[in-house]
Amino acid sequence: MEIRIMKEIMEGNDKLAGENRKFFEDNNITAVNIMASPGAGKTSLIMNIIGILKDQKKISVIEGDIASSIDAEKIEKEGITALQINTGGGCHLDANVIKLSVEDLALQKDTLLFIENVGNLICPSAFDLGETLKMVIASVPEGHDKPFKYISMFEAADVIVLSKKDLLPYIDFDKEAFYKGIRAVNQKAPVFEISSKTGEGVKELVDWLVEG
Ligand SMILES: Nc1nc2c(ncn2[C@@H]2O[C@H](COP(=O)(O)OP(=O)(O)O)[C@@H](O)[C@H]2O)c(=O)[nH]1
Ligand SMILES: [Mg+2]
Repeated sequence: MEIRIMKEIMEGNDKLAGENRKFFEDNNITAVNIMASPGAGKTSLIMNIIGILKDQKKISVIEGDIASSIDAEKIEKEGITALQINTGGGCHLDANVIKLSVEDLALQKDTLLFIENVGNLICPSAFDLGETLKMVIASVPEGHDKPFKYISMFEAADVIVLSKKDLLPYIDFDKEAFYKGIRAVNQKAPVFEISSKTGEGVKELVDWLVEG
């Protein structure tokens, strides 16, 4: 019996991630890997960003979900090309799936590519996709303790978003503790506080994405 060990699988993934990274760099594509819990507001934030940027930037979206095409349909209603990936139970996207998706999308130069990863705060952080940036979203209703519990996710982030800011008055969310948890594992990533419901903070994040 042949046993595949995790190290071999990860090496295979890293090789393909390297190819993706080169493709993105060669074509000036900014690929943003968005990771968060289910329901944290990934799709809502992508739609808000599309609303601000669609007249000035080429945007494409890869939607990763265990099942359904609900998110890709929402994005396509905004007039943006979206490719839905169903992992059929898999808890993350990997570099191979991104490579195939990028070929299917026939991405043009200078595109801003959002990759909505499968909703969970564990597996996606272990798989390099070759992305330009890892964005981690934590929403107010999830509670301020998440950075203390899902360390590798917050450690891996290049940018962190606190979403559903409009719910702060209704939920016991200790912002000071949240930032303490982040800074214990990640001193560099900027943190943007946003609401996709009111639009607050989204413009600042968009400016950072475009200029950064
Ligand atoms: N109050 C509030 N609700 C939000 C916000 N962003 C998303 N939601 C709601 O949260 C739910 C999950 O959002 P969605 O974007 O689908 O999350 P995803 O599963 O991470 O893609 C939906 O009912 C959204 O309307 C926000 O900023 N404020
Ligand atoms: Mg979604």
